[in-house]
Amino acid sequence: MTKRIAILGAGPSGLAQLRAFQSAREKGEETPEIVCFEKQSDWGGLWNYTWRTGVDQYGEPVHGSMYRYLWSNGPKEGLEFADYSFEEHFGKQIASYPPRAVLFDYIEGRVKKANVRDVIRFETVVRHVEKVGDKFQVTVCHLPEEHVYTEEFDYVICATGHFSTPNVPEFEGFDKFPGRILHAHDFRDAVEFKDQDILLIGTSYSAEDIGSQCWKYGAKSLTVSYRTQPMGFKWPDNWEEVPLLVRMDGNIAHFKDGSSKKIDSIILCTGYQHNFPFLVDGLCLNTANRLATADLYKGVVWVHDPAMFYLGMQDQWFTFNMFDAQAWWVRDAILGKIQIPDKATMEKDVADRIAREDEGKDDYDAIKYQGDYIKELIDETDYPSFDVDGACDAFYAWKGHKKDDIMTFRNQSYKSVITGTMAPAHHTPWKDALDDSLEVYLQN
Ligand code: FAD
Ligand code: NA7
Repeated sequence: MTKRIAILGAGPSGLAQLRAFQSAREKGEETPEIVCFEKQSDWGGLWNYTWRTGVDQYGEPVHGSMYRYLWSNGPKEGLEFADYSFEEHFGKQIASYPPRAVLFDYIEGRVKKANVRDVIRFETVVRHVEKVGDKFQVTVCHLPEEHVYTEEFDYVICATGHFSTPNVPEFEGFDKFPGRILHAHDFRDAVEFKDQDILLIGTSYSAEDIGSQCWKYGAKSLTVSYRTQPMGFKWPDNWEEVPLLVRMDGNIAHFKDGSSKKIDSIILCTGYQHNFPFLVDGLCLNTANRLATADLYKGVVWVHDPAMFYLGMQDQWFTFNMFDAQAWWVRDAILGKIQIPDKATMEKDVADRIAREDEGKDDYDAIKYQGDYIKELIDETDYPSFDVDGACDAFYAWKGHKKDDIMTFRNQSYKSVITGTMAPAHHTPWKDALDDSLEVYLQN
């Protein structure tokens, strides 16, 4: 009997898994039967933009957290696929910080070439996964017909992402605030906030980037409230960082240092939760958003049941190339080319990874840590070897460019570690480039 694999989700991680198996078939290897379940009507995960917020047309929580005018928040040279370069896809080298539509096109190009779309069941949400004997029972719903059915699998690979279920704290006075309060997950268009005084809570990527978008598209002022420490960039004149919000009094925000400010809209950039409502206890990952996740041997094998895998559950410096490294490794574990050790050994591996991450002092150590993790995985498979240290160097340079000027770092260019080519400078500085369409971006 052919073994069966269920891949949950067709975002960059799930697609990496489909491509990994296809590349083995291309080399003449036999692979198990694969079914990929995707609740949206198209692939690409977060990169598949939707205007919707809240629930979708079927009453399902909207997965998308991306917004209009989003440009890559790190250089593309840090995420390039080793088996499919930007130059191969676009027929030329392109600038280093592509907008969302350009990256979506790139992600899609590789899987179109691999011809893997027919194993994806779109508009099919995974509702329940449990283990009965040595088989997984996967219950899904084909949303347009409300058709619920269960199929049996030998392996489950969960690739449903972890930047979709918002973490939404409450502050005193929110219930009486006269303006709009939203989480970053529901932010779609900065133009809505033109001429407004905006309060952002949080100091990580979402706060930095959503604030920058609002600044670029004409917000009157940006006030960023921090819990632990400010981001500390050289912000424009109408941007300030203040301690944590204590309470709202009507439309007046009061902060921990006694200062206050009139506010029109509040955007909670307070992060996301790993959330797998379809997984029973015993299969369900429960971890903080960190580089060394809980309970995952090699960052991918569920230590409590090694027929269950997770992709992309780490906090992310590296993205697409890390998902590839994981997907190729998981493929070879399933194909029996890599042996998975006993539970005690797996648990020790997890503990060691956590300890090593905790030893890191700063973001530079964290980038190196994740780069070393990628190297460790790709050394054990036939994923095309590439200069991971060179990709780390691009991230180190990026950190420096942000420190120099947070509103111009996206004008910088880096060298591809896959093709060795330098990216061209973009034709328009990021702050003046209001049209983020693929056609306009590619005019270099
Ligand atoms: P996702 O992209 O989240 O895909 C998961 C897929 O699983 C989705 O298609 C979803 O519909 C599906 N799914 C979920 N639940 C179910 C279910 N129950 N049944 C069936 N299907 C389901 N990374 C970068 O490299 N550069 C960036 O500039 C960048 N910007 C980002 C900006 C934002 C606002 C966010 C939130 C993230 C950003 N990221 C960025 C990181 C992002 O996490 C990765 O790029 C990538 O999308 C992760 O891929 P994934 O496949 O693991 O998860
Ligand atoms: P992150 O990176 O998880 O950051 C969450 C931020 O929210 C962080 O600054 C936290 O502060 C802050 N936070 C969380 N809870 C609270 C409360 N209760 N009060 C105040 N501040 C809080 O999420 P992002 O959305 O920025 O980034 C996620 C991904 O999206 C990222 O990979 C990007 O590529 C895009 P802390 O520092 O813990 O005090």
